[in-house]
Amino acid sequence: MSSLSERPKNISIFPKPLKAKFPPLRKGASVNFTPQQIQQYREQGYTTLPGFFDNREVAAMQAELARLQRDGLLRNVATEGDGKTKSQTAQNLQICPLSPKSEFFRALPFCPKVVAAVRECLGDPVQQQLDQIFLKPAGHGAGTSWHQDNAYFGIADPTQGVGMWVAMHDATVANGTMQVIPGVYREALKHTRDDGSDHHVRCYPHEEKAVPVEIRAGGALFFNYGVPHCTKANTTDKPRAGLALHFLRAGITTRPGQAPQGPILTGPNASDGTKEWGVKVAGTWEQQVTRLLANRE
Ligand SMILES: O=C(O)CCC(=O)C(=O)O
Repeated sequence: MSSLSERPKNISIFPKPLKAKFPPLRKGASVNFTPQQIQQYREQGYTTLPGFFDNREVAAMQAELARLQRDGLLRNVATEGDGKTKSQTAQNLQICPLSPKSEFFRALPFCPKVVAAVRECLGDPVQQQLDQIFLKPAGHGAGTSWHQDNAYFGIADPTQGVGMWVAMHDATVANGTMQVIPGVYREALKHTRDDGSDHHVRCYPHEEKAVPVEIRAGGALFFNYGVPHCTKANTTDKPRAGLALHFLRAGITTRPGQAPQGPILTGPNASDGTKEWGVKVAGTWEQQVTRLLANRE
């Protein structure tokens, strides 16, 4: 199947085999990329799907995030400007990888609308590479500096990988939403260690070209591995979190140490999660959402 980045302009977004293989989406669960979104993805390297996850799903995500926080599983990666000393003021709370710590989030990549969207971006077969959450607490939430994901993953063609960043709260400029630089994803920018983080790298793109992506909770941003992006500080009085899942064409070579950690989701070697988790995970998303909402405090 061709990908968004390759597909000629006037072709149907969902070819027949995709419709045949996956059940129809639940009401409220949008996955259709419009022709404009396809064009934006192809030309600028990113697009958004507002309302990709509905209110119940967002509430369940927030409940699971609260549980992860209560269990002390998020780590402050912001430093005092030396890349080492944990910051006493700024907080960029990260959990990565996420799936091993969360039965709930491990079901999400198998969700049919996620598989369908990622297939649209990459073509078959697709594999989950990594998952994580960044939480920026109220008032002193720190951003994640400019970078291209391919600076970590090191695949030959950055359009063969896609990040799906989901706003777990309404994401605005004031609370440091994601910003992207459109249209420059083919250029591999020079990256150096980020002094504001204990392990990240960063680059210095033409920031005047940055586009902030303001999106309501549940909306998703899709961007290929070459798109320079960052988040900024959260200066508001409410926390803001983003869920980031990364996917790539199964079978392609990554930098050593960056091999995909997640399941192959489509194609002949697709997993239903049994191989990774010892039980079938595919098809359990709705059950997980219901469980989280029932257990909410
Ligand atoms: O949410 C953030 O602070 C950064 C997320 C990010 O850089 C990514 O998803 O690649």
